[in-house]
Amino acid sequence: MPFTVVRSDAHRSHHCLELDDTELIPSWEHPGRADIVDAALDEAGFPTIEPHALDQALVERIHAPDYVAFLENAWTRWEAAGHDATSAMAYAWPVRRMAGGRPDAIEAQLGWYSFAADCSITAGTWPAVEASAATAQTAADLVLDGAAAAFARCRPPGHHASRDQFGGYCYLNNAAIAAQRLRDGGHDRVGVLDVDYHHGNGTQDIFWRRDDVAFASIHADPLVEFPYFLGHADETGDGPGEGFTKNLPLPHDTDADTWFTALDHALGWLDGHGVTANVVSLGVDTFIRDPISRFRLTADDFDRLGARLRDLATPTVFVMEGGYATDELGDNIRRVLTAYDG
Ligand code: Q9C
Ligand code: ZN
Repeated sequence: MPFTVVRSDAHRSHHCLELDDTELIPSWEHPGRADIVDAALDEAGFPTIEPHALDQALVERIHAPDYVAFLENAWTRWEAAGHDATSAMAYAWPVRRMAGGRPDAIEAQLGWYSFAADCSITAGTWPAVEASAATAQTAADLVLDGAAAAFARCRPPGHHASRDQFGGYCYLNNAAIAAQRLRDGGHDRVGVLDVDYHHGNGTQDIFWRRDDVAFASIHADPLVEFPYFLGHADETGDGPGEGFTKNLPLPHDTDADTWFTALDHALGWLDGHGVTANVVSLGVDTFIRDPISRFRLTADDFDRLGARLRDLATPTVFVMEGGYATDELGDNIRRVLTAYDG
């Protein structure tokens, strides 16, 4: 029996720019991604619902209130400051040995609240971001209501967004919001399995000091791949969260054999931490023909991933993350979900 897909068309208002070499180009993370996934899942017969209104209190258990207010108002402030560019983006960041506090100007706060120049803020960014987070929240509610699984077709993605910084095409951390919803709904320990090609630095940051959410990530080695500054194997959590983060970095050109061995490690680790529900940060940019990534999973491997996750028989919220091979993105997502349905 196909499980429910949660999705919203509000994503269409967000199409940003990214810095690519020395040029600003339309982002690889574009509205067509969601459209092709929606078409593939419609064709496969998945029932679809719209998200319910986003619970502000839930969001503020994951993100700093000043950061949420910043995202909501950034575009208006940018325009009010006299910019006529259609995209707001930082050009300066508080890096090592710049320990001053938060500046006032919108141009400066863009740097305060971000860590990369690969996603801008536009007039339509906040409505899309809000709907994307609401999509994850609603999918978690379906699982709390007894569904074995649900798919949050989020756009923009979320796993790079930390407690108070955006970057990597991500603004609010949809997977973390889903995990918190599962916690608040009665699951004492929730697992987050991040299979996106890139390290889920935002999710790791958010749960770094917590022992109620166990975070496991399989990703390209940050020594050579975005987000570069987090995601090493020796990062295991801190304080009460010590031992509740597991990173499995892999080299460029990793193939299915190596990747699925890492998946088995991650799943065994999550099981050892007693999780009763999982959130899967489902990026399919591990695909061999992904234009910005360098792993070598094939379409069949996404069937294999879905089947492997099904065998866990753990309630699961799938949250869409990356995947930029637009022609094959819909099929790859559909493969994971239909194989999970078994
Ligand atoms: N032009 C996710 O997959 N790459 N984010 C920037 C510079 C950033 C990927 C390339 C990749 C972010 C959710
Ligand atoms: Zn990614």
